[in-house]
Amino acid sequence: MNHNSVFLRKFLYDEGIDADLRRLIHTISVAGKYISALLQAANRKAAGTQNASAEDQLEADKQADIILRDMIVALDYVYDYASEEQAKPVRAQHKNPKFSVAVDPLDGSSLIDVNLAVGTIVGIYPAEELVDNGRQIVASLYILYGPLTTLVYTTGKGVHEFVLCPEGEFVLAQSNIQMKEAGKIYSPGGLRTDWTPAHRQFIDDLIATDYKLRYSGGLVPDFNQILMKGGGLFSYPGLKDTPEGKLRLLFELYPLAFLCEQAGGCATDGLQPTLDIPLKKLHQRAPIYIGSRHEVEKAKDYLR
Ligand code: FDP
Ligand code: ZN
Repeated sequence: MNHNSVFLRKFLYDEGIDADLRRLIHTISVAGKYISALLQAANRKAAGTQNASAEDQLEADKQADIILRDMIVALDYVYDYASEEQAKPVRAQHKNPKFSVAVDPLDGSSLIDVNLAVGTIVGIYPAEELVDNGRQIVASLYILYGPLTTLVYTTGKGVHEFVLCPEGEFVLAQSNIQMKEAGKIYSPGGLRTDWTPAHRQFIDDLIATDYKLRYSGGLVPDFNQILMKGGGLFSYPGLKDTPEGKLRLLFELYPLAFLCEQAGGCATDGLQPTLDIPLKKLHQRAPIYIGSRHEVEKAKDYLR
């Protein structure tokens, strides 16, 4: 931090957005600091329970969820707090609700025991139980817990990155991040033996055109790498036995798709833009191809 550092709070204020939205994003950033501290406490214990998608939970998954829930629900204009860790949303019971918030509290938590990077993903929506689709999203952000803790957000006015400095403030690292037309890396989720022939041909095409494999198994760091390197493609396709893929629309895909579009990239399930996919249920999954335009268009050609 130095005398030129721009604090997240100040940057949000200068963006001229709704004061309640500003406070909400700032509150989530504070929750992110607590989660970052939680992870530094070497918190690797299994909870012995499963989340709404029947995935094993760690103590850290549950604690991150509680931190976010308690801090978000305490804002008196929040309607629903929905979490990937819980089957149903928590309704806040405030008089004049303005926003609903959907979070993946600790994405990639299966990587905690091997000390790889993990993240928190947040989508901010109008005060409704279930939006019709991702176009209703108001703002989205992720927090990446790596060697540095970073926060990347958009309110529909560009994509901005902040770094948590030792003094405890998120300070501006880059504003208006833009991806190029094409990149050089690819992150292919799912087991190759479970891929469909069309998806396999698409990935083989990327390999044949000298794309470099970059896959950590954590959606947030894998997507962040593509964004920060200026392009490339992350995919988690529909698999032979699970055509809807693995990743969840409301908690993971709408927020990242909104960020990606704001950075000049795009996201699709192969047939339609991710943000246009209708949401029928809270924990709905969808295939995802997300990154710079060239690769996403190529994916669409193979999947059509
Ligand atoms: P995880 O199960 O560790 O939470 O959200 C699910 C996720 O991780 C993403 O972070 C990641 O992109 C994906 O699953 C990885 O899945 P595979 O292990 O099937 O590659
Ligand atoms: Zn996740």
